[in-house]
Amino acid sequence: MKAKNKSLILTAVLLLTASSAFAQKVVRYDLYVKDTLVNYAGKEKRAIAVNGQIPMPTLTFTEGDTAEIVVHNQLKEGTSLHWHGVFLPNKEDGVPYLTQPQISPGTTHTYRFPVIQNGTHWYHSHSGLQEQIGMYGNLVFLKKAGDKTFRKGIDDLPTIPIVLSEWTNLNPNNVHRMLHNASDWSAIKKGTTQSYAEAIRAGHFKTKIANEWKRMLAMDVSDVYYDKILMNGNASTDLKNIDGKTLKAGDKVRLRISNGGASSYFWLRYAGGKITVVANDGNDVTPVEVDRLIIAVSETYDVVVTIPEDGNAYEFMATTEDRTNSSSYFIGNGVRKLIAPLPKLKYFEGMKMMNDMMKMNGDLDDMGMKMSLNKMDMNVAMYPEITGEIEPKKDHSKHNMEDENRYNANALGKIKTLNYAMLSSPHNTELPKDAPVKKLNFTLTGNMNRYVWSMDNKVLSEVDKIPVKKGEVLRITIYNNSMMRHPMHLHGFDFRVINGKGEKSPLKNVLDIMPMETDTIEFLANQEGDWFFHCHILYHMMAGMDRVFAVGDYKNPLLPDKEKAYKMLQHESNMPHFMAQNDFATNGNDGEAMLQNARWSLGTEWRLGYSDMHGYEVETHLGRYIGKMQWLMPFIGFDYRYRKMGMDEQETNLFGQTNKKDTRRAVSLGFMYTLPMLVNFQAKVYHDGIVRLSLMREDIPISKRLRAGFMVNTDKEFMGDLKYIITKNIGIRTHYDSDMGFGVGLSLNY
Ligand SMILES: [Cu+2]
Repeated sequence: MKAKNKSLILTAVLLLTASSAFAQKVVRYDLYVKDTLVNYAGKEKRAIAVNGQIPMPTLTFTEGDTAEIVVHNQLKEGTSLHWHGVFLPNKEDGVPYLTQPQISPGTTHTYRFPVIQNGTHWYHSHSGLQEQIGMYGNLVFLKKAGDKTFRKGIDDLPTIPIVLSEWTNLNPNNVHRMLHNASDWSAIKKGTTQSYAEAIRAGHFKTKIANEWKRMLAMDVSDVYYDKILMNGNASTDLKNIDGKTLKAGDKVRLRISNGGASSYFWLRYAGGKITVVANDGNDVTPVEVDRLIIAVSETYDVVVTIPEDGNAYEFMATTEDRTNSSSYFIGNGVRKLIAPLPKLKYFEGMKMMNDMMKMNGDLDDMGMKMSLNKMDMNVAMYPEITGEIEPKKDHSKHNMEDENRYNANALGKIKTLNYAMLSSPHNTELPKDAPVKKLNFTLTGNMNRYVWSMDNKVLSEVDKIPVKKGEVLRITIYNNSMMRHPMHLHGFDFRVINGKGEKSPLKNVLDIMPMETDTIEFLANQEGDWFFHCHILYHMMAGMDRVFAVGDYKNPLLPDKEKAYKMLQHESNMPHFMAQNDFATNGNDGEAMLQNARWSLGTEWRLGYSDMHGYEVETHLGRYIGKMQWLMPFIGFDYRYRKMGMDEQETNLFGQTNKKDTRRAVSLGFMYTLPMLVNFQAKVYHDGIVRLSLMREDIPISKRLRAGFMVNTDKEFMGDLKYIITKNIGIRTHYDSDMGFGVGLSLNY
């Protein structure tokens, strides 16, 4: 007996040695990052390909391997790769200026880390906006043989990794700039301008007025218009076999789905029946069967679908949350079986809902509903498939049973949608009870009109890293007081989502938080380093909705001067953006140019007449936006104006102050304030004591492409204009100006 025990122990030791020897297995990939031209949507455009392909190649490792990924940067700019959802030493995390320098053009950088987890992950560039133009790819960590968590009937299914993405024919830098400049070109492309004419037609005139009274611009569930949606780089894919095995009736298929989109959420639906969710963010969950789920930016979901008995090719569709675009996999052989497209959103219902939630001071009011975990999707009001078609017929004489049936079929609750409260881990995920707990609260804040995204009303460039002791549990409560949802992502760790499942609370590394929701997450900070915590909507991240947790006192061999590097990171998340417009009209030229970042604005406006009598005028302001909503902007200014006046002519303002000079140079102090109805009030006092008050409003959306504006001031000047938008950069404008009279012209904007 004893001897047998001994030999058992010996075998165990041998096995351990063997498996740790096995763990030394290095799996190496070489990645060549290079500029390329693509044509996804009718135009040849610049993109970035890795090893000649978009998306980047799928990288597969087995838990226990050592990953060695050699990046050859053949671009003309710096690059980086971040391993999304992966536990690794901080210097391998791939965030330029936080965990490493940029990989310089023409150089090579090796990422090397032991793979100590399994699951569906993805990887992407963390440099600038490179992720938008091709730098995303599947990253799969397989369970090792004999893993105790191996699930028969799930982990042994035919499996395919799918990375979702979007494509825009616009340069992403331009997309970012246009977002900051409140350009509504995206809305025009999507047909979601929500103008006064459209509001009146939909019987929502009052809704529109209330919306503008509360100083809101028309909004959508997503900001960017995309030309194409891609799954593994294609708009449509036939999946007839996996690993050489032909798919047939009754087969179950596991899809490892990552959302590599820069800013799009996707609805996932399957024509062949229910979808079984088996993992999320690389962590197994107890299987849940649903009709559909939304995948937030940067989340991953593993789902299982079954090919129905007729064995045909059933559509698995990813539709953008705004429902303007989609992409599909057809799973199986035989006839294509389509799923009905999601009907168009009811935008004015959404506007009404926003009006109800929005307080006059710009805070959201949850009306005591205590929302969390995506359980109550406020946007349901906008979903015709659940709340019925646009307006229910009021004419009861035409009432018929068919309508009634349609409504019943779509009644709330008939469509089972996944939410975070439905996720639970198959394992105990509790954190050590004796670890000290550090509690943090964040409020997600934002300013739609200027596209400033922040936490606690501070952008990254305004805050230091948050110090955390190694071994502390961080318990973070996040409240979303902004009008958009934010997929908050933590680098380097999985966190538990406190969702009522107790010890089986699910593990995630991205949590989508809808407006007005409050959620709590917690994790053990047991890995030293500077870990990024940010909104994963690329354009929100680049606008400053980021924090850094500095765990322990990590010495990063790649970044000898961490302070200087952090300054660069802060700078990158608050880059100045430029806009300019000029109207070339029959009566003169007028326009403006502005350079702005999260807080500062430097702008110049001009009116240039063609004659001495009309003169010219240039006003320059340097101002700083105050408060979360940024309605107030104090400024200093300099005005220059010239106008040839008659012999005894003088200008008198409403206060009786006069000016007799042809040429006037004046320094001013003043402020701008946004009033209800989005009217800007400007007050200015010049160094010579002259005061000027003005009221102005630009871009009143009359119809889809028609905009109106006006200005009146105490110098007895006034202006009114109408502009028809032809393209992103060109419009036709007509205006009447008290100085320059009536004019028609071409309006160009950048
Ligand atoms: Cu965000």
